[in-house]
Parts: sequence; structure tokens; C-alpha cells
Amino acid sequence: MTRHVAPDHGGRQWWKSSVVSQIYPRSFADSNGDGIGDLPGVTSRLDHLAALGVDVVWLSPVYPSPQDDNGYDVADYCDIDPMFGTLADLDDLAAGLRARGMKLVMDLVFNHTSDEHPWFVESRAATDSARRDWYWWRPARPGTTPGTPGAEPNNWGSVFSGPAWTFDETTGEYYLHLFSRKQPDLNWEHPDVRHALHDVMRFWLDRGVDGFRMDVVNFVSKDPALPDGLVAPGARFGDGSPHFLSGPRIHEFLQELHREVIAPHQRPTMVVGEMPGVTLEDARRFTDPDRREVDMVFQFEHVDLDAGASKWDARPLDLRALKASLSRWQVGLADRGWNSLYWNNHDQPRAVSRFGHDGEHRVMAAKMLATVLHLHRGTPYVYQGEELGLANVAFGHIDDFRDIESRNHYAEALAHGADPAVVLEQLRARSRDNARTPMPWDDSPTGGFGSTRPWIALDPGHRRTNAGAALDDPDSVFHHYRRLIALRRDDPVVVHGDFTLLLADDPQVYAFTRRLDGVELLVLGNFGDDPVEPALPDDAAWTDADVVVGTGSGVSLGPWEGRVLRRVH
Ligand code: TEU
Ligand code: CA
Repeated sequence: MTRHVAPDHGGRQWWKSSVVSQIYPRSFADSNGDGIGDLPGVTSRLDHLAALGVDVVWLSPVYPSPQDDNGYDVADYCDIDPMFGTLADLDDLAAGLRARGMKLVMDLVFNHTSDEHPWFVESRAATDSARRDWYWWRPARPGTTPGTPGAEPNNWGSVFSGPAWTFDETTGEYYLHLFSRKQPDLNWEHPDVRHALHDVMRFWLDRGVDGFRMDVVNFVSKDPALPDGLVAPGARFGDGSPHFLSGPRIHEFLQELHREVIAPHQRPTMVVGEMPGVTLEDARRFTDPDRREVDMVFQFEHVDLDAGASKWDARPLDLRALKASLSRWQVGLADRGWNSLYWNNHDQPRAVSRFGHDGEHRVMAAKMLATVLHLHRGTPYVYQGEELGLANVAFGHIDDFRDIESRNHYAEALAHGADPAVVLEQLRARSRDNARTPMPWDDSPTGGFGSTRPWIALDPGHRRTNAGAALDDPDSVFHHYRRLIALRRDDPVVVHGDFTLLLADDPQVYAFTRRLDGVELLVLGNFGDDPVEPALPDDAAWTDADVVVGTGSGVSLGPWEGRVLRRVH
């Protein structure tokens, strides 16, 4: 099947040929010596991103927040938390990006607000408050004593451990929170809620931002009956996800949002929806340009493969399962929709430790993972520090962890008799804090992050691995990312080429081709400590092919090595 170059809809689909860098402001750069990263800190490091060659910066939340979940608990959607700076600082950052030809994408947390948001403060004040139905309030389960365990309106569990409901003394009712008790869910059934959120988006678009990353946006339509979920063997709570994941009105709500906010907006924007548990079938609908919902989604299939019943139940990764999953999404969104490509973000442990090798082969493995990901069809996301090949950090003690999800899991597991050492090991492997250590800019004691002790421990490896050293070393992971990003800019086969998986059953080699108008790329990645000779159907044909990424020639690979070969038919 010959593939034509995808129509660009007059530049409205600019993000198809873009590479996005995700910045977690709390951990990027601290400009005022309080140990916490901030907006002037980000602005001071824009040349690093420009040198990398990324086109877009996605900024994790910087809005006023009690920081219960590091800003994903928003108390005011149209301002900046003083800890991060001011609206003027945000404008400076946007101007600095524009001056370097880059765009700015803000993070919108619309499934829930902070419990300190004025909307919720008013909602919880009285059962007849004007904003009562802006959230999900329910009386205790019939026949129970309100406020006692089991009296919750339904049996859903929170993502951050414990029940998804909290009893509120003031009105004697419960409110729903799929995340922490300080993150009450908004009731999108209420049109005023949706309209208020549309106004928030217009506020930021009018301020010049180029798009949005929408937090757990496939959770916003719930089954209003809020029925109990099935309780898995040994589980304390029911699984509510069948009743709120891609719920009954989700497509209607996203089409309304696009119609009311995105379509009328002059400048072409980018909207990516974070969608835990989204299926490929749903993603085809969400990202179909003719349906006018979102441009791409973050799906989680490939980051849930190496876990059992819960994310804490770490299992070894079967490369065949990873290849099967990613190639299914490649093929599934080949003719309609578009993929987002990521190994890392602020919720996932570092990929080189998880999917690669963070010992003697760390640099080679980090480069190979980047090569394999960036040569897939879709928009790649580079999470801060990934371009340095940062690894997980072996936090020593529970007090070293800051993430509410991790600390809640530890407390809950111990409350149910778990061995602290076992749970600590689970956190070391899978905690989100692995992704949230300060960005190491140099080999100084504070890693150049700031002038004082950072809010979370610095990666002890920063003396060796930091941005300054990477820039000076042409063979560094950083320059490898720079070359991959340049190749995407220079060779249209990378953006538009067909994807074909090879050697699907090979447990160690990831191999696929990309084809466009007579040009063919062969992408190879060795996910093992031993050298390999991939049994390709026509490997002889690649012996003299140009090497466009990596070193060496032909198809034989060293430990954790990646390579891209190019030939023209
Ligand atoms: O994450 C949603 C989400 O699915 C994560 O909770 C994820 O499943 C989990 O953390 C993996 O361990 C978004 C944000 O990215 C996350 O940082 C927030 O904590 C969460 O929503 C609530 O806003
Ligand atoms: Ca600061």
C-alpha cells in the first residue's frame, strides 16, 4: 500500500512534524534559591532546549495550588503560583520560546480542582449552594453510619490508595475524588462547569499559548448512577473505571470543547489528551481529525506491560509484548488519527532503568531507546533529563520520597502488614519520584539546579551525568537526541513513512522499517547484554546501506546498540 504524504490541513497539523519537550517546573531550574524550580528558572535554560532542537515545550502545572499533588490540584486556573512566579514570568517564558521558534503548551487539569479552589469552597459550604452540583456529592450508602468505613456512596478506590470518597462534616455528605481527597472531581454533567472551563482555555489562548495537554481527560464523563465496581480478589475497593473511563458523554464533551474553543481560535493549536486505559478503538475516534475532538492521546498500554495487578507489582518486560503493543498502535492509527510517542514523563520511572540498562551500558541503552522511539510514526515527547540518559535514583528511606501516590501506597501497604523493605523496593522501581529529581545542569554540589538544597534529592550520579558535560561531549546521549530530532526535520520518511514491524517473535531485537516514496529506513535496537545478528529476511541488502543513526554498518549489533540504515529503491 503506497502511502501518500498526510494532508497538512493548512498547517493546522503542525504538531505531526514536531518534537515536544516536557518540563516539570518544580524540578527544572531554581532561580531564587528556595530549592524549588520556577518559571524564571525555565526561561534561563531555554538555550538548552533550543540546542536540543525541540519545537514545543509542554509545561506541567504552574497554577496556584496547595501542591498536594505537585500542582495537579489547581486552586486558580488563570494565574501562576507565587512559588513558580507571576503571569509576567509566564509571558517572558512564552516570548523566549517564540524568539527561538518554539511553541508553548499548558497543562489543563480539568477532571478535578483543588479542594481549596473557590468553586469547591462554595460547593462544600451548603447542600443548596449554587455550586453544589459542580462536584459529585452523595449521601452515605443507605443503612450505614455516615463517616464510617463502608459508608461511602459506592466502593470505588482512589488512584492514590484508599476510598474515592471523603465524608464532609459540614453537610454530612461525601464528595468524589478519583485522586487525592484534596482533588475533588468536577461534575461535567453541569453545563456551567464546562463553560467555565472553556473560559479558562480562552484565557490562555488569548495569552498566546499554542495548545494544551489535558490531564486524565477521558475520566470527565462518569455514569451519573455512580454504580459500585467489581472487587478483584484480595482488593479492598471496587474498580470504578468501567463507569468513568471514556464515559457515556466523553465524545460529546470533547466535540463541544473543540467547537466552542479550539475551532473558533485563529492560530493552529495542538491538543493532546492524557487518557489512562484508553483503547486503540477509542483512540481512533478521539484523534480522527474529522471528529474534531483531540489531536493525539497519551495511551498507557506500553507502560503497563511490566506490571502485575498493580503498578507496584513490577514484572520483567517481555520485549515481544512491547513490540506487539506499539506496532498495534502504529498500524491502528496509520490511516486515521495520530500517535504520541513517549517512554518517560513525570508519572513514570526512568526508561533507561526500566526498559534499558542503567549500569555499564546506560549511554548505549539510552541512545537505543531514543532511536527506537523517535523512528516510530507519531509525535515524540522528550521528558526533562531523558536527553541526558538519567536513570532511576535509589532513594534510601521513605522520607526521601515526596510523591503523594508513593507515600500513600507505602502507608496503606504497611497498614495491611506489608514488609517495609519490600514496599521500599517497589517504590524504588516504580515511584514517580524517580522522574522528579532536580535537573543536573553541572557537576557542582547542587548540580547547578539552584543555590540551595533542592526540595527532593539530586541524582548522586550528577557529577558524571549533567547537561554541561553532555553538551561538551559530542558522543553524549544529548547530541544523539539532537541528531534524531534533526533527522525528523530533514527526512520526511520519519514523519510520514509506513511502519512495518519485523522479527515480531525475537525476544531481544526490536526491528522495523519505515517507507515513503521509494525511501526505506531499517530501524534496529538490541535490548540485551549480548551482541546479536538479527535474522532479517534480506539482511544482505542492508550491508552497504547508509547508516543515518548510530555507528558501525550492516545489521549486527553490540550490547544495547541501536542503528538506523537507509536505502533508496
Ligand atoms: O496522571 C493520571 C494517571 O493516570 C496517573 O495517576 C498514573 O496512572 C499514575 O500516576 C501512574 O502511576 C495525571 C497526571 O499526569 C498525574 O501527575 C496526576 O497525579 C494525576 O493525573 C491527577 O491529576
Ligand atoms: Ca525557586
